[in-house]
Amino acid sequence: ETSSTVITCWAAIAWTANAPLSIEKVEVDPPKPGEVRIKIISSGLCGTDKHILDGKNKVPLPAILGHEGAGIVESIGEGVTSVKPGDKVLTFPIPECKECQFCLHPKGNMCLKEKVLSPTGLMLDGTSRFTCRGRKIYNLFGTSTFTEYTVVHEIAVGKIDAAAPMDKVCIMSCAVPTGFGAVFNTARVTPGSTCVVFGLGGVGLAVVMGCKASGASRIIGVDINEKKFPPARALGVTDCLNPRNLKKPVQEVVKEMTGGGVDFAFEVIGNTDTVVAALESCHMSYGVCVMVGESPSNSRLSFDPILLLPERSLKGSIMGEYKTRSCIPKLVTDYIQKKFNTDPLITHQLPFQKINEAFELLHGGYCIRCVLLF
Ligand code: CND
Ligand code: ZN
Ligand code: ZN
Repeated sequence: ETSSTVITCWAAIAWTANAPLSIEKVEVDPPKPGEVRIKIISSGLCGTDKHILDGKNKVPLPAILGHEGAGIVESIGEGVTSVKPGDKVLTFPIPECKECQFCLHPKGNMCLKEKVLSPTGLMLDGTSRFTCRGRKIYNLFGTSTFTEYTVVHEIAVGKIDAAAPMDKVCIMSCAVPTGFGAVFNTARVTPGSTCVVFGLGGVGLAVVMGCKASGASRIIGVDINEKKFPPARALGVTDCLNPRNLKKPVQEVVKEMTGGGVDFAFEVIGNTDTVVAALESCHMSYGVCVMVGESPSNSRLSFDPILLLPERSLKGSIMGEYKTRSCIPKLVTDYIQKKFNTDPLITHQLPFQKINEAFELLHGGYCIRCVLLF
């Protein structure tokens, strides 16, 4: 079943930041040993892709972006055993090799073979599988889903239920586990607790759904775009705040509303000042602030260390702390069995060719997740 043919197909190339993506013909090499070539069926657009296009977060360019994809295995490289052609799969920005010292540890989800913290844009052997106009094109975090075909390491591919609706489940490869896991695994939100969520995009609203499912008594939503408030309320936000319409810093208002600060705060925007505001919104002793947003490359956090002294804590959470291949396919099964419904996060669907329009929608306001269909 291994394949040696090059596939020519359409892909969206980010030649530089701060420019529209360009839809071009690319050649996709066959998978090498331990690799899987996937026909992408749907892909979400995540805030991280937007940050990269806006030049806030640096990755090697030119690249094929996209890290929230669902597809069908087209062919496999030598030695691949966990998936076969025809299988439905998700691509994960964090692999799980199940062999390294990090994967074998019961806690955490970082794998020694990860490419997300210092992205090289290349496969583990240091080469690329994409060529456009004779030029090698980088991948994104080893995934690259804004293309009809991609090549991903087997350790970053999760086989999902054959019944999975492929136009919906792509958000299970980033937004949903990132948001749910920040709540269930990192913060461990408790029944009756108070929460604040900074940023009500696709990931932030997945956090909101997790807080509600955990029995939070109050969920305060913070966003500068008030078009996000009605969908946020529908998913469980009890109070909406627009920091631009307040007379005081938003953290002061949150503290007043909750008698000294919330139990759990989540930063799901990706700015250093909102990370500090979220931290300051927490109760001074038992408050837990979880940073989910990706702040700009080379930025620095700055706050008075006395904030942490009375036991308030600040934690990060990536991919919801889920060991990706072991845990996320189970989330998909739970979704298929209707244990939760994340469909409201998908407000728009567009054909892949309209990807630039999809990014405009994400900037505009009413859109939560726009899913590209191939
Ligand atoms: P999306 O762009 O959909 O949402 C961001 C929201 O933040 C929007 O509703 C904005 O209006 C709002 N916002 C922007 N600036 C401010 C501000 N100053 N104050 C209040 N609200 C503001 O993005 P997303 O939901 O897809 O992603 C959110 C963040 O999560 C982003 O930083 C992304 O890079 C990060 C992320 C992290 C992980 C992880 O594993 N930790 C995975 N994927 C994405
Ligand atoms: Zn993401
Ligand atoms: Zn590993």
